[in-house]
Amino acid sequence: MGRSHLALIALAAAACGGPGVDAHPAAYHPRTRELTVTTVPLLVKEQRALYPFLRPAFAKGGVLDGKEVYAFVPSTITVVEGDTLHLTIINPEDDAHSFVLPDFSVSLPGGATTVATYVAKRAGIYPIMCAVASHLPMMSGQLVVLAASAMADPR
Ligand SMILES: [Cu+2]
Repeated sequence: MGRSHLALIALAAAACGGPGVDAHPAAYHPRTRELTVTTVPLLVKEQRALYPFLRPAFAKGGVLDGKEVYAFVPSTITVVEGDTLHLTIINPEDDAHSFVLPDFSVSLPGGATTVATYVAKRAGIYPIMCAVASHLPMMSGQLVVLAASAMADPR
């Protein structure tokens, strides 16, 4: 067997995970992720003229008495621990909102776009909410922070 054949066999053994090959996947490299979130009115008092069923819902004792239904779109955000999240949050209407995580809070004035940066330090599932009492518990979401070790194919 010639020298070049031996070299090919060594290369093939390395490609199959032979000795000297690191069997661990490449470490995850934290990324910066850009995301736009919009606060969207779903069932609000201004719609009573359009949807007559909302009149009793918003009336005293109704299922939405003292409440209005808004959503964060998207409401579920997924990142990997160590990632930096660049949020652009659009609040197109006149009511103020907020975007609150257990260790982060940003006010969202009406008719404005707010930018904020959040670093996801620890894996877990965290509630996102608007702190305006009349928007709770409906105006909520969750931040899913994956463990870096869960990223088999880092991207
Ligand atoms: Cu709100």
